[in-house]
Amino acid sequence: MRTQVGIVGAGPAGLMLAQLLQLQGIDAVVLEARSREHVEQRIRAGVLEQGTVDLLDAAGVGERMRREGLVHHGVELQFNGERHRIPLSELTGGRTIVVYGQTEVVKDLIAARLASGAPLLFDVSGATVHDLDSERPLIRYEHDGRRHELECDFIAGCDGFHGVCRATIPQAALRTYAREYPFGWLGILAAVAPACEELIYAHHERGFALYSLRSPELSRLYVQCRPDEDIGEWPDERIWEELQLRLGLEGWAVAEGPVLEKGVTGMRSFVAEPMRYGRLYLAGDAAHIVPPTGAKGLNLAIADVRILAEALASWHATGSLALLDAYSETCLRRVWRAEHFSWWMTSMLHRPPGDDPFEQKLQLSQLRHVVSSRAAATMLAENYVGLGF
Ligand code: FAS
Ligand code: PHB
Repeated sequence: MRTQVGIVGAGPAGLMLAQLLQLQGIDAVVLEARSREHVEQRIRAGVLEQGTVDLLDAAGVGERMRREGLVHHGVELQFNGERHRIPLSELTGGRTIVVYGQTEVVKDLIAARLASGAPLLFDVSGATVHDLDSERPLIRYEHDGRRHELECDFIAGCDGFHGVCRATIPQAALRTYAREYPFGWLGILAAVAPACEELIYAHHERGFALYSLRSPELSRLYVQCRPDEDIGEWPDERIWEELQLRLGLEGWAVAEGPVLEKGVTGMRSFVAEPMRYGRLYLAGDAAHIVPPTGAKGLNLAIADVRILAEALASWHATGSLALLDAYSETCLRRVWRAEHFSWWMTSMLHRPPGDDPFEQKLQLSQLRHVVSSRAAATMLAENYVGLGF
């Protein structure tokens, strides 16, 4: 088989790239290791930046997001038993966020891809990438019990942090930057109407907690935990009790209900530079990871493929490789901004290891400054709703 762009991975990055290329008349084949059901059910991000929302609209896949997504104009920061609203839209000239689960974005993109009839293969195994420094890079893989070879003009490595694409790049050609955090998040999805209108990020002496949502009937909540936390030690009752302790206020309580899903996510910051090797371009989690405190992971993945699609469209129209050669540097400016913001939010809100009292004092000082200084609140708001392109 032959195609112009071989895409490894059908997460938000791979699927959005395929959609953008389709609109430009550029052939692509998407190869996904897991089943459609698995990819569509994987519960992950929940907050879409303004830029992501606009791109979904522009790519013709925003209709259900517009109908079912929840437009939010602010978020709450909670500490010392006080709750303070950050008026995101007021501070950023009207930009908003939309609460709409990554699962829903993925379903919409898969539906669009399948409706177009363009190639999207699930349950692909043994994918490997070859001849990356040639003009005809190759993807070899198994599907439906047969071995296949896909000759490409370019390969997009959209296969996430544990994928095969970044791992194929010679070590000497990559510089990586990483930070592991000494905590993780225990997250639950609960069938109960949220008791809050907007997201609440809570700093608490027992540990961080986040009150998020998926719809008027579905709540999404997280508590800081050990990175190796055993979910078996967290019956629903214990989770709700911890959430009440960390988020509850005088006369206000978390709304409890049936827990539909629970799991523990580790936290790391990671960047691989450059985000390309020969004719292989990395996008999304394949190139970078952020702690979810800044709600950036999904949005960074979408931003990468917006830039990659524009660069591939320029090559397709003019033969010029200039934008492709600039891809990594263009993405990394935004990646490092999101890395810093995600690290900053995480450092400010999470119970520090060993309950370091100096660290805790710094955190409370930072939080008080953010909720009392318009300039500081604007910095948070600009980063949270996402920077323009
Ligand atoms: P993805 O990992 O989503 O997709 C990569 C795809 O490639 C997967 O479908 C995988 O099956 C496939 N793949 C891997 N290897 C392959 C191979 N060899 N061959 C073919 N296919 C292969 N972000 C937030 O903003 N907020 C959150 O709350 C949040 N929570 C998260 C919780 C968890 C457990 C994880 C892991 C991530 C979370 N993230 C969150 C980040 C997440 O949303 C990512 O940023 C987002 O999925 C990135 O999208 P992709 O780059 O497409 O990678
Ligand atoms: C979520 O709703 O899953 C969510 C929201 C904001 C975050 C992280 C996760 O910062």
